[in-house]
Amino acid sequence: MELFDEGLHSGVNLALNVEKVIYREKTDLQDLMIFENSQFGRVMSLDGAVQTTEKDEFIYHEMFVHVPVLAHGKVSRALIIGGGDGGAARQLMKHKNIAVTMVDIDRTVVELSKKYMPSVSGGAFDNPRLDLVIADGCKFVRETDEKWDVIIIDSTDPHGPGEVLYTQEFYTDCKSCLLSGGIIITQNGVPFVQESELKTSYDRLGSLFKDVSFYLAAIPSYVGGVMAYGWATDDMDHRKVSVSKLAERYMEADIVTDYYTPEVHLAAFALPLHIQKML
Ligand code: AG3
Repeated sequence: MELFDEGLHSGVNLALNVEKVIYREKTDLQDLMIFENSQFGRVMSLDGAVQTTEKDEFIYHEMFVHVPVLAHGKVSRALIIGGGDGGAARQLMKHKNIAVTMVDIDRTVVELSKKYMPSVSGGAFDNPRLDLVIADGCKFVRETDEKWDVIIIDSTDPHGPGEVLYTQEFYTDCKSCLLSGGIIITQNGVPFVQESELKTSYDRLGSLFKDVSFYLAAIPSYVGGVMAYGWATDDMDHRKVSVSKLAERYMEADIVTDYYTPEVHLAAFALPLHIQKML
């Protein structure tokens, strides 16, 4: 049987059985593959790195979305940069009063996810509250006059095409697209194997925002342990929200989740010492 061999981090390889290749294409922008694996269901990889799997995407996307949305409490506009598989969009759509703009550079990812992994976007692309823009996210945030309450940067890792989404310039442009009290969340990799990325983001975001931190979740298909989401806002109160306030908002939002709970939300911000020492 073919093995998918992810050599994303030096010295470690994630090997996944390829039960069946569903789709494989090298587009102008990236090398994309969708295959079937007995543990993870369908798996989408870009440039040899696992992006999304049917079985564990809920963890990644619920924590990406419900943490900032419920911490903020009054989100009416959200922007996703990347996220072409539609997973973050699906979670945002659960909040009935949120309008979403999603900017992805590669239409192919959107189309293939819809076709071969439909549960990931779960109809989000057909929802009139979603405005899908196929464009370069960097250029988009530099040029738009619009503003959002939450910006979710659902990018690939900082190698190749995704690298620009980790620069000081990009974060500065994102900040100018935030409404007052707004929050930016980033995909910040797995600290154990991507320590320097964590530190770099911390410094870059730290020079722009009053409150910069990370929160954690273990995504089984991302090798190396827990992954970190970057958190950046000028509103110091969002991170101090109480568990009872979160529980109230969660009930009011009337959403169904499989990973997120208000308790998990707050606990995710507790950083183990070795991660604190990386900053
Ligand atoms: N964004 C995160 C990709 C991280 C890949 N890293 C890894 N395999 N360790 C994926 C997009 C999901 N919506």
